[in-house]
Amino acid sequence: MVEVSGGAATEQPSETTEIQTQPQQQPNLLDNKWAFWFDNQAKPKSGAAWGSSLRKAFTFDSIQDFWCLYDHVFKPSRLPEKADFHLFRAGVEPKWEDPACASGGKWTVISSNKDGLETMWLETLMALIGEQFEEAEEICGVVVSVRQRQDKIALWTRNAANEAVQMSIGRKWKEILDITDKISYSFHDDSKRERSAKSRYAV
Ligand code: MGP
Repeated sequence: MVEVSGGAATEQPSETTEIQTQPQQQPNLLDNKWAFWFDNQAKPKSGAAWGSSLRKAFTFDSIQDFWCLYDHVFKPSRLPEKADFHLFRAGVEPKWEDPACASGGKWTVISSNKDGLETMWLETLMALIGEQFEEAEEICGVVVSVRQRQDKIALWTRNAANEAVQMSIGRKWKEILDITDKISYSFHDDSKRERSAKSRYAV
């Protein structure tokens, strides 16, 4: 497990001068590579398939790069309405069609205020890159969505049918986010068939 939060405050590059004065600083490598993605569906081209505006933005494998990307770009407060940021394991695309996601599903947390969304997003990012979940390999990635009705964060996992694993991940995520409201888990297969598919698990 990589300690992300402990040294975070001091490692956050707030000024470019910090980077210039420490040219030989070794990167603190993460256990795994991750990629940030971006999707803006605000002005969909007519007839365009879902995913046509989805773009992989950056792949990184160090804590320094994570903070740089997070600080300068990947904060929900920078997202326009109808847009998403994703953090997924490198090599996994944030799509139902990706082999890692095809049999999976997602836990969803709804946020009614922007500050809460910002905090929950950062806590989740740090938990993922720091491999804080016991079943880390089960996790494909996380998506934050800014919507007019309600903002949300969804944690995508691999094996939806494995209830015990999903429940354990759901409980751990709530602990990380320090929330008590119920959260629910839906299968991608159900979402493919029906837009407002019923959730299967709740914790
Ligand atoms: P959504 O974005 O998961 O639901 O899917 P949401 O967030 O409730 O809707 P939004 O309008 O607020 O964004 C919305 C629709 O996008 C689905 O019903 C699908 O038509 C399409 N869609 C979403 N995802 C994640 C996928 C995907 O991975 N693959 C494909 N083919 N379509 C998707």
